Amino acid sequence: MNDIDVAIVGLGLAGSATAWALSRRGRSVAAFEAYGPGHRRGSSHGRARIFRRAYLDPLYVDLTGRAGRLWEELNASAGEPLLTRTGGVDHGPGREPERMAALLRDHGVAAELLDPAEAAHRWPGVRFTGPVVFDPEGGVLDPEATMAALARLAAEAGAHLAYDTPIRALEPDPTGVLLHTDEETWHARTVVVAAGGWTGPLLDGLVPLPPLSVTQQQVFFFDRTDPGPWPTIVHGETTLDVYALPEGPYLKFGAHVGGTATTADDRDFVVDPAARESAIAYARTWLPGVDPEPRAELTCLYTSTPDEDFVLDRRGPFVVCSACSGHGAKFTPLIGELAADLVDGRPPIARFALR
Ligand code: PYC
Repeated sequence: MNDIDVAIVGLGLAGSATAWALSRRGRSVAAFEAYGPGHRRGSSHGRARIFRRAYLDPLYVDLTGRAGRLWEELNASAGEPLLTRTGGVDHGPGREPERMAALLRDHGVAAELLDPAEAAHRWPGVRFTGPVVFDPEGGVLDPEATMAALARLAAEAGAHLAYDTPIRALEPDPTGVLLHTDEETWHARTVVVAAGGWTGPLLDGLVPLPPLSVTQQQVFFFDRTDPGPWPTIVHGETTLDVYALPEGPYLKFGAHVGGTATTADDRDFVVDPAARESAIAYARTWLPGVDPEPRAELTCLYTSTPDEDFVLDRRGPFVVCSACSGHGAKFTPLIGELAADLVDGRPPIARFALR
């Protein structure tokens, strides 16, 4: 039987970052992913996610600062720009632009508060009707390139990475956990479960988790007709309703709210026609710089807690590193470090603790 310090279940963004963080701390690491690299069944696929400092919650503004510094280090280690700064805009009353601008400035972000005419002049592809916050640190990260780079760095630091290798069962024993694959059994002193929508089923009966809702979300890709510049966009008439970001020649667009309840294994991958109609209507009203007929569309998975805080904590030999509630990608390198800290016996961030 193979014996290691730490096993990681799931090689999406969180698991890949954890593999690199732990292996460069000198741990013996084996990581298991049920599907192939960059697969589209979870929450980490595709070429673009938003990085932003722009939260209305001081905890996340602080954490995005830490994550941003780690992205710069990761860009350097990977030798490629995994996070590209485009700047980001937040608008709509739900984003509370005046309060957000003040909060960002308090945290050292050179945020600007613009009136709608100034904003429309700078970003003619977007319609604004009220004040706009510009976050100059905002940008776009590339999940597939990031996972590939993290896997390469982790392997170079000695990690064993196994794709297409589902873990069929986790079985605690007196010195850690047995991990059963179809072919063999591994023993690890600690197991990090970074399995997104599969976290609940994997830890069922082993670790009590908060209620986790797994939803299928839809994303659409519009052709950009305005040459730009294009920032990342978060628009909230009520809270964080919709988001958009440049991805290659397209503007990727999605609704943060209103996914369809599902499970990680039973989803249909079919885009909801009503969501497509809403996306088209949104683009017609708010995105004058795109062709409102989507060029492409796909589904993805959110695993969310009721308050959208993450779950990053330890119970016995299990570290739970999951439930990023649709806004975790930007924290990738920080999540790896925080999970590695939990393996090393450090306490969790209080808001992310299991109760
Ligand atoms: O984290 O910025 C984000 C985001 C927007 C919509 C989904 N996630």
